[in-house]
Amino acid sequence: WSEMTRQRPARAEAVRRGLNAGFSPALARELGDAVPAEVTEREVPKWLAATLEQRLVVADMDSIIDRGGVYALVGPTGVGKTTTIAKLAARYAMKHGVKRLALISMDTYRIGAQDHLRAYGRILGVPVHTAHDADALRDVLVAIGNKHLVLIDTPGLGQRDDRVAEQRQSLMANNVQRLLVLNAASQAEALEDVVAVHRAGGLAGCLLTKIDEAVKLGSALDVLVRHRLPLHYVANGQRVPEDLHLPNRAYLIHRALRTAPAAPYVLRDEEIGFAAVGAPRELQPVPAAS
Ligand SMILES: Nc1nc2c(ncn2[C@@H]2O[C@H](COP(=O)(O)OP(=O)(O)O)[C@@H](O)[C@H]2O)c(=O)[nH]1
Ligand SMILES: [Mg+2]
Repeated sequence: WSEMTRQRPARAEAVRRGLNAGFSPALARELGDAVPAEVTEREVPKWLAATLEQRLVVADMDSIIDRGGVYALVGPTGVGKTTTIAKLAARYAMKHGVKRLALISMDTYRIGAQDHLRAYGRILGVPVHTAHDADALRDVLVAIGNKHLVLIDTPGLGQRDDRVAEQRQSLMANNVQRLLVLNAASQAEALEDVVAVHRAGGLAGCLLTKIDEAVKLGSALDVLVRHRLPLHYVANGQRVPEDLHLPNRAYLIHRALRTAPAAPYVLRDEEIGFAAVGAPRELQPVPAAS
């Protein structure tokens, strides 16, 4: 590593900045390897920001609201699915009125879970339909007729829950596009796990919530970049509908790279070296015997 720092200081600087911003070692290494020879150490911050901006996939502006479709918001409990549906519904209502908007709740496991969405539906003047399984969903979709935008709220399922596959099948059987809701304040590896489980069958993209609570955006953006998940909206608070925004790539990347780690989390040079080049064999974790 010290050899590399000496020979390719720009590469070392890119890896250091990536890791300190909370990006994964895998992506930090990849970025380090991608630093062109002519980029100097001083130019690295600018190069890094531009490269990450380029690699963060953002969906066409407001395409869900403007193009419409049938979408379900999926993801773990408490990430903000119901609140985000309310925000999207309000955003749609402000732009296009409510006549061609429909809301469906599939959150029928927990007592009172639908009341939350119903309350928002009442405020907007949009009825909230319920469907507990694939057949019921098909019936509701037929009954509501030809709507421009249909938003489906789903129960939060832990990514280890067997019902994730069942839920995916119910939605796919009805040609519902799935949007994954990710809490930006979650642990990096939890986000990775959530994406790994939900991406099967293809996701229409994702929404990033709670960016107001996230100390760093690096982990969330890292997952989006590595999985090339198109980002549709970001949410930065509880207020409906104000706290929903179109993603601004430059802002998100700037915020991710700007945040200095808290003292206990600052990596030392030799630690950055391990991440960058891979730990020596004797320090690598022993693979689990299974
Ligand atoms: N700080 C913050 N809180 C949010 C955001 N989005 C949702 N919440 C809150 O997170 C909690 C769970 O939201 P909810 O929509 O019920 O999550 P669900 O279980 O995925 O449906 C509620 O208290 C919301 O007000 C956000 O962007 N920022
Ligand atoms: Mg909910």
